[in-house]
Amino acid sequence: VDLNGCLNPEATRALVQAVRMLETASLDDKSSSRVLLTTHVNPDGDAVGSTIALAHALRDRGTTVDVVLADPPPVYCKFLPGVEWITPCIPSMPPDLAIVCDAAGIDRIGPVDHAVKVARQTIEIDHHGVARPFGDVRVVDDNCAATAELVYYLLTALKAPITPAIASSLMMGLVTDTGSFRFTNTNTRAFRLAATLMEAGADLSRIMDQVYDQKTVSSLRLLERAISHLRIANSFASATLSRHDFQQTGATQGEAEGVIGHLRSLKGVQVAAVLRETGPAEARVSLRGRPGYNVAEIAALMGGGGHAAAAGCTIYLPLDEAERRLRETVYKFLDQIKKSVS
Ligand SMILES: [Mn+2]
Repeated sequence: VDLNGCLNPEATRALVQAVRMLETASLDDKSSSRVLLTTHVNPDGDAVGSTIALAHALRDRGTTVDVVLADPPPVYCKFLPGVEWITPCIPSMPPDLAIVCDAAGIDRIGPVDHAVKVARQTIEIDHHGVARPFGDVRVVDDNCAATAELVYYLLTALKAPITPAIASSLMMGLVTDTGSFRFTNTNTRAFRLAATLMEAGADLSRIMDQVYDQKTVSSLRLLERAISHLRIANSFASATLSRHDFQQTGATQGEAEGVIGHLRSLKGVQVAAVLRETGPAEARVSLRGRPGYNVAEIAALMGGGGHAAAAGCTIYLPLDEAERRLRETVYKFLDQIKKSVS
């Protein structure tokens, strides 16, 4: 495998092992050899794109795959060919091989963890910085802009043809995880990969249209609610969305996804958070930070995880208390950054 030093040495070694495992999977008696593909709960474009791209490539090689996700894909992914293979149903037979994409821990894949735990072998493909290892083989490199990038290297090493369907799936991951090449994880490799995927037939205009230009009125009404609950202090912007807000606007939890970007884009704001009430004493928190403000550290303090620029956690408190607790944590975090700078 010649990756021109794209990956760290450990990930490169793991990639070679993963290729061997996948080659064996397609050589074995095809009717009995099954590969299970999965990713994290509340999957995003990278999670779905990476998983679907792998599913296409393995099916094209004649391997039987089960694409099992705890939650349905986001609406903007539904046009991707192959998304119809996604099911929440765990197959009755334990898989010979499980491949888990874009998940920093086995606790991130929901009830699908049962199927992964009984698999003969597990491959982990991920680009999260702080991870809780679980795979037999770990193709993990946090210098990759998206898990889709790692999947691309794996498919190239497998000499799998990059079909237009695979190219679009991988492009979906790359575009969404880089915020359309705006986030700090956007590097020269990300642009090279984008060019390669365009050559392979990725439908970029369709992806952009689906991700950015298919907003619902209910999501806009939800944004209105979030703005009415907006609090800004000490360069931290936060907004809460109660279950009442969702009921009144008719918006789904997924439609809250765009809100955080508006908060993060505010002048003078370094850290942004949206808290969604998901239970009487449960709030899901999305965090975004500008360069120099690693929100994965804030999330980790609250039992969550993620990337420097985008992370999340769940706080088991009523919504208002959760916000108060989060503010305390964020202020301490911001104070520490101020001290380290001065
Ligand atoms: Mn990702």
